[in-house]
Amino acid sequence: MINPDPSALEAFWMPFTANRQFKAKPRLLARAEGMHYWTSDGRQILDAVAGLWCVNAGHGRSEIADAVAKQLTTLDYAPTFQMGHPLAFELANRLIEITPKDFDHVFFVNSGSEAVDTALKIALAYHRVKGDASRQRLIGREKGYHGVGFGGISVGGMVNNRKFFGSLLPGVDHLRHTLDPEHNAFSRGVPEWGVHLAEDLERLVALHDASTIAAVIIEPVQGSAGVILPPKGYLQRIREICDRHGILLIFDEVITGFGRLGTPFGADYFEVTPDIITAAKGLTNGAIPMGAVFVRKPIYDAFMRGPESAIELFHGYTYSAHPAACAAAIEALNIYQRENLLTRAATLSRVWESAVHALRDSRLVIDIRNIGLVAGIELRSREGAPGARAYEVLTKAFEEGLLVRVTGDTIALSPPLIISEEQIEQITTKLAAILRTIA
Ligand code: PXG
Repeated sequence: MINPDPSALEAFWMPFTANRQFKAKPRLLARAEGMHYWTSDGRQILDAVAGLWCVNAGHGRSEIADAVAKQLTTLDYAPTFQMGHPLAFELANRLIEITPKDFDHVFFVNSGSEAVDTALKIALAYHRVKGDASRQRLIGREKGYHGVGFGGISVGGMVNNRKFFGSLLPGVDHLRHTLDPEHNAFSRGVPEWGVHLAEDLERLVALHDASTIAAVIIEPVQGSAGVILPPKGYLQRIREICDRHGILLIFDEVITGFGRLGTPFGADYFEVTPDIITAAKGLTNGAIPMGAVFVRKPIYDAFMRGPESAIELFHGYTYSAHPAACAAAIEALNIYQRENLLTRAATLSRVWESAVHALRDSRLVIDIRNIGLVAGIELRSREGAPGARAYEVLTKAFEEGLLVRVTGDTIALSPPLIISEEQIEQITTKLAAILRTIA
């Protein structure tokens, strides 16, 4: 499909895409290896976003491809309802070796959205099996992104993801977000100002009463909304308030899991232990869809009561722990460990930080936020056309061989964790040049 006939693009209703705009001027990725994509007309594109925050070990890892191929010819599919297969147990054991201390059980799903809905359901059911069934409220956060299931959009806080879809789950409330450029613009790493924003949880407890609240769900670093960092001490405060009131804390680590911040999980980076962690994306290096929900032992144990013949949790998916996904995940973990990728972002984060903050010189840049191997570069919006400027950056960058993500007028960067220092320089030099051409 080098010059696709426009009618050939019609049938695919593309997700989170302006379909007509895209189909009038498509951007087709045809091949990938290492840090690069190649377009269908043969141009090389440097991947500054790890696909969509998921290809942490870089593209085209033959170890993963070989493991998946072998698995599909050995055991293509096996149910995990009342049955099992060896790789599911092997992967679970491998994962709990790298999850934060005390996380010793894992429930498998197929995406981040399913991980979130599963985590919310586990939280509600946990209180119920403990005899605390009045705890039914779920607390999310403004600007939060927790996927697109009804649970996820209910606790999520991005207006366009919510407003089209009815009244959503009942009994949900939201904490304030922590983006405040007036105090925190151009902070390097986590901002100093804003720990008091965690007290917003006390406000919601005072309003609803703790006895009605099941869980709080938070991304340690908000990704989709444009890289929004927790102020220093904020997550610790949230943890303390949850503890004080018997509320479960869920960290949605779909983006921050598997090394993005320079530690295996965001919980490690911030030294805050939630009760439940959701993950996906980097779990299989993006090669096969898979997500996971990690829980601490007291949560699992709370369900393991009653007659042994009773199903403890009425939840699961046809493809929970799909053999091909398990094979991909085990191989991804092997690569992460062999190449020290779960901590590599920590060694690169200073170079990354200096490189992205150099973009401050552009007249259009009003804030830069960074942590680990993530950055958000916020542009001043064009009068009456929010998002237009960043979208222009995306299209120009693509024409010039660079893949970035944009959300609103923020450019988000999250390259594969195998990136070299020269490639970091290439990304920011190219972006600086593009920003000079944008009106
Ligand atoms: N939670 C978080 C924190 C996420 O970032 C999901 C849940 C949902 O995962 P699935 O696998 O159902 O898509 C995500 C997904 C972006 C972008 O450009 C981010 C995501 C997905 C697509 C685009 O920021 N994150």
